Amino acid sequence: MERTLSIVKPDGVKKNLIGEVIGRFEKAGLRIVALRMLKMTKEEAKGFYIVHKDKPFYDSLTNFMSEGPIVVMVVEGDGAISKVREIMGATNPKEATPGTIRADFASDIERNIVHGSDSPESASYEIGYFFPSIDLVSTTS
Ligand code: IDP
Ligand code: MG
Repeated sequence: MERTLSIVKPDGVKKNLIGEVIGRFEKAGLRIVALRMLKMTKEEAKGFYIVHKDKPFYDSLTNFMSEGPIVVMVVEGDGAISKVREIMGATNPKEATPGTIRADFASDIERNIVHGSDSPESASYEIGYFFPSIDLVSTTS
């Protein structure tokens, strides 16, 4: 069993896609084991995306991610990290496989609807950024 962090980004919430995103994860056999809706401050968005601090898009990305409410969730399942990224599609919706969330709904490379951790290390950092371990539901009991 693996866990990953996913986010319905501010554009996804505005476009009323919370259920769509969660539904696609569930249809793929993944389980939601923690869920919150919140609005990040600019500082919180900068901390979340600290790995991108030297990228030219860091300032714009963190403005976008703090512009409105988001839904953050922990998704669990066999190979959850790569499964979520497959369901999301490529970062740039123009390059995303048809039928992926980003191909279907994203407007550009920044406003791309959804986030998913890219490795076990980033999943661990990102889950801990939003959820104390006590909030993670056990699916084995
Ligand atoms: P990922 O979300 O597919 O893992 P990353 O490279 O980790 O993509 O980038 C994090 C986020 O930063 C992207 O989802 C997107 O919102 C934004 N982003 C990535 N590359 C660019 C870019 O070249 N211009 C503007 N925004 C970008
Ligand atoms: Mg990434």
